[in-house]
Amino acid sequence: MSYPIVTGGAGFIGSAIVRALLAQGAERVSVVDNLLSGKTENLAEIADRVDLHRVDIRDYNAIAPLLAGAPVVFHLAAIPSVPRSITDPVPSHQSNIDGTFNVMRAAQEGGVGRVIFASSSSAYGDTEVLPKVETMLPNPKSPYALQKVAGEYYGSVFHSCYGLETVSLRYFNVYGPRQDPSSPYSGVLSIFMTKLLERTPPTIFGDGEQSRDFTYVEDVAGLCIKAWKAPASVVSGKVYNAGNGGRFTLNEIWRTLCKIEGVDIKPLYGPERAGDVKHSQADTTAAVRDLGHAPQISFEEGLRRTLEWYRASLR
Ligand code: UD2
Repeated sequence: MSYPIVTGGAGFIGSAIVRALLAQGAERVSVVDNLLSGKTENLAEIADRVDLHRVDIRDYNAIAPLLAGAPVVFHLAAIPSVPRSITDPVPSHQSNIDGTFNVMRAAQEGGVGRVIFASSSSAYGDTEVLPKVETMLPNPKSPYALQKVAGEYYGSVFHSCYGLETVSLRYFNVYGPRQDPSSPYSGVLSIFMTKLLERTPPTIFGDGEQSRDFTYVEDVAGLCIKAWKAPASVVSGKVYNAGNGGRFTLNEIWRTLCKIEGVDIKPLYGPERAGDVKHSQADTTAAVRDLGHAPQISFEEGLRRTLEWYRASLR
């Protein structure tokens, strides 16, 4: 008996997909994770229904037998972060390009039903036009962005050359409970939340007028499962935006968070970060049409839920 597989399933987004699969009726889920950034705590309350395989996607021989025969592989295992890929490009290249190739190859050779690849909105780079639509040419500004574009192209080529069903989803700045705030490469909202609860100012890189389409983690997890179920003739080999369609600047978000908490803390400002994209906003037309994308959580609601989670976890 073979179950859905989530690579990177002990991570922040991966574990949300595991929970969504179980909630939607999967009997068990297999997780492939090297636990470098993933954590077993992220799977704690569902551990009895998860088979955790502590292996690295860079090791083809280790992952191939695990993937063989699976109905679906959600491929999230990666070294994320734009700035980390600039300061330390070798590991991110090896995980994000070589590792992704290994997953696609193992899926194709092992007869996997479909691969859903976690790509990134960073693929677009800076564009004149907003929102960003899938028909725009990719314009990566960092090794990380390029690596995600390469993964998408591998997905399309494994589909056209070998008939593997693949769908790439460009995640737009995912946030929510369980996002680890402890590294300098952590997502900005996890950093903002913890700074706010500690009553210390965050450092904003640049003028704070950069904007992002922040997408709640459960909405992304739901979309991933829809991408698995959508008709192959429509979606296979394709790339879709996985965003909300809105955008907020960092200055606005810090002000909103301070308002929710009833405090007034002025942020610090530092130099703009290398490889940073200025504005990011998804055109969701194709995802709504082909995948039935229907995000449920407004940004304000998502901020409140996430803040409550950090408050409880800091206690
Ligand atoms: C990129 C991708 C995103 C996802 C993510 C994975 C874009 C537009 N988005 O997110 O889709 O793939 O990579 O890591 O490329 N910042 C601060 N202070 C801090 C931390 C961050 O000002 O303490 C700024 C940062 O300079 C950037 C914004 O916040 O302008 C968001 O940064 P991030 O690291 O949360 O995510 P980002 O946009 O690099």
